[in-house]
Amino acid sequence: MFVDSTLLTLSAGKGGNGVIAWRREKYIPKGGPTGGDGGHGGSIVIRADRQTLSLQDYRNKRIICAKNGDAGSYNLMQGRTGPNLIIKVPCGTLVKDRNTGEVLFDLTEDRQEIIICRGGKGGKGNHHFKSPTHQAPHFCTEGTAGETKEIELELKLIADVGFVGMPNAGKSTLLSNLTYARVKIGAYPFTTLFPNLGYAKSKSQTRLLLADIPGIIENAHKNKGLGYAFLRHIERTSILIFVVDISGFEQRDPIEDYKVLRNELKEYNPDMLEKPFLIALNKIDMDDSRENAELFRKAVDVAPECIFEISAKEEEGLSSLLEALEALSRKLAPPPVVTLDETELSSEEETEEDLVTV
Ligand SMILES: Nc1nc2c(ncn2[C@@H]2O[C@H](COP(=O)(O)OP(=O)(O)OP(=O)(O)O)[C@@H](O)[C@H]2O)c(=O)[nH]1
Ligand SMILES: [Mg+2]
Repeated sequence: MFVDSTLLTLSAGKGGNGVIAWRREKYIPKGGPTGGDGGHGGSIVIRADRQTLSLQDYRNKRIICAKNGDAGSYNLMQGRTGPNLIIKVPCGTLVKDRNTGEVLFDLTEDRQEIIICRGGKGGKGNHHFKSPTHQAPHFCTEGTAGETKEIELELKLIADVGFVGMPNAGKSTLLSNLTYARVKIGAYPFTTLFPNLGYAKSKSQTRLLLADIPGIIENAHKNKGLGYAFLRHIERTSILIFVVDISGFEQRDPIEDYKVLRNELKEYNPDMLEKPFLIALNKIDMDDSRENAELFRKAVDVAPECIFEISAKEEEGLSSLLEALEALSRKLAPPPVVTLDETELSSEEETEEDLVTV
């Protein structure tokens, strides 16, 4: 199941308490205070991860807590620091405050991370409080509580390529043949209810993540069909493919379909029409498809090299479509990945071994 939003309560670990202890050794009477400090509580870190494709892991989790720091001990021994807890989310996850709806962070790059809840500080042992006038302090401090936050994680996928098409146009068939993703295909509208993702089977180095979303129909922006909430998943893709059923089966008019799709995108967010796009005229194996394709090319104002006649089912024309996608994506290559907040983490001298992942 594809989960694209979830509510969580996060609670960082409490700092361990400091302790009261005394040096006890033969022939050393009144050895003085030796109570150690408590360890810091574990913080909670949210990290964007390219391998994670949905928020499914958190579907049944409501509360996530990091471990507490341990209390200090005798002989100035410090308590163990609670390990940080890493929540891995897909790239494109928005972290929102659950109560105000404010977007706190937008994690878009792989390995970008933020410390969402800081762990509590460890308490001080009694040796901290000794002074020339107070040589046997009988007190220590408690560790402080960790931060707690109520958040909502909302996913706006950042695939490289998004498929837009009417129900039954063959989007899922195209995805299943261009990638290794196993998706449901059916000869009825709205077979796909949730977005499907897959990496293109590419012979080159380019790694393209493709997103197939549910079908869009006329007036989807007025909540017809499945509505157009799913368009948010292709809002951030850099390339779109309009998948059009060119067979004209069931009295459909492919040119009209294409215009409706563009209009629905405009209603959702006019910027979507600014994205580079290709058109895949699908089901070219069927009768009348070639003639319809000729008419389509004449009717729309799109460069001929951006229109591909394919049969997703018979795997015809798919390699040239994929090559064109790769060439386009290389042209739009994003800047190198920058990991934010790395400095923040290293300043606390935390290492990868300290981190626990949920
Ligand atoms: N003849 C022919 N049939 C195809 C082709 N591509 C897909 N189909 C058929 O069209 C029907 C719909 O295919 P899907 O891939 O489920 O279409 P979809 O666009 O994902 O549909 P929704 O998920 O409902 O939006 C299935 O019966 C496919 O077998 C093609 O190239 N040629
Ligand atoms: Mg489908």
